[in-house]
Amino acid sequence: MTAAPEIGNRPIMHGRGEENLTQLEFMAINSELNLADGHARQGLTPTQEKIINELPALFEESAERPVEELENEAHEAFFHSLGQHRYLSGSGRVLSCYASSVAMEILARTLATSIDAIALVHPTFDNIPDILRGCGLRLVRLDEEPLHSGDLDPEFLTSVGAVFVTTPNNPTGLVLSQENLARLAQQCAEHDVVLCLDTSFRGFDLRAQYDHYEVLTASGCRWVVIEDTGKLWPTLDLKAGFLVYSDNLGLPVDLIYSDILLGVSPMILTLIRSFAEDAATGGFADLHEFIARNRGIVRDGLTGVEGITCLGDDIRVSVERVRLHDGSASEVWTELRGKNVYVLPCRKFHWANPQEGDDSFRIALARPAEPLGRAVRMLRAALESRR
Ligand code: EGV
Repeated sequence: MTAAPEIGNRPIMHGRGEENLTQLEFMAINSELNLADGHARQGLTPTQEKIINELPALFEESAERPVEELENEAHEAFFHSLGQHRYLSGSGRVLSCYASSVAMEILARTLATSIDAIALVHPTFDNIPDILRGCGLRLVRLDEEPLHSGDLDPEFLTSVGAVFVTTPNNPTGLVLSQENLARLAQQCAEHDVVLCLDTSFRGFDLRAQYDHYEVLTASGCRWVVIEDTGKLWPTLDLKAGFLVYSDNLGLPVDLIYSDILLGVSPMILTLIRSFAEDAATGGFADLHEFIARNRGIVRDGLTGVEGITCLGDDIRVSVERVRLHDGSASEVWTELRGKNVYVLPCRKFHWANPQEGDDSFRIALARPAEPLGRAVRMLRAALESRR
């Protein structure tokens, strides 16, 4: 009998014929030149380091104070840092989860109790379609172009029970403007479609830091938003996802949440409160500058290489996409992997038609500048040697 193939010490299920993005990210986890996953792996800033130096005090506070108070403070501080002032803290409609993927699983199960089909933005990170499909939902492709250019086709909307949009999107960085969100929410209200957003990357982009809940509530639509602290701060994956929902949702989301979780650790909530307070008082400004500088390292490092394009104008999220005009992104990925440099091929982001992602890969920018620069020089050498 042959053993199951493995990545490190994790077996991989080849049932679907190809690894998912997270399995590809896991292959990179021990490499110093890991530009694969979108988690925050840069160094702590001086003010973040101060928080970490106070961990014993945070632990003690977390052990002593009522969970409800700590949770409300964490929600309030985090939403405030995002420009989300109608934060709903204390409303009971903010559910804390160990990760946004856990929130996603709870949302998918919740939707599956009453709807069959969901429109999903294309492309987007593949664990979103995989979780939705895993809960039995039928996916309908929603391209970014119609999404950002005006009203959706009413016939399209009547064919689904929910719409799911990642904004800013991963990997494209496109942001749903306040005007377009208002329009989409209005249409969802008219057709009684549940509007679901994943805003995990909005901490990176001021253009996504308007009051989403205000806009959604004003439309009267039924809505759910997944928020996430996981991409923003280098807290070694101590993080939370928040599942926020409208008072008219009318679905058993609380019950399904309770099937999976009692709650998250108050220690993590207290840590999030502290990092969010730091973010609101200059931390996010530092983060935006840091990511912009790292984007510069990638773009400058690849300037003049023929046959490639860095994708996206004025993109602010912590990932960059590079398109290879000859479509050889997967080959370059394999070649780099041989040198222990890891990027992420984009095929699987294009969940409805992976071929459309064949020509590009994604580079994670939430990394210390030095190894990032070194990896980009190796990437440049690999690209130039192919010509
Ligand atoms: C990104 C990893 C999960 C995900 C990374 C991600 N996969 N949770 N199954 O957190 O962009 O690299 O979203």
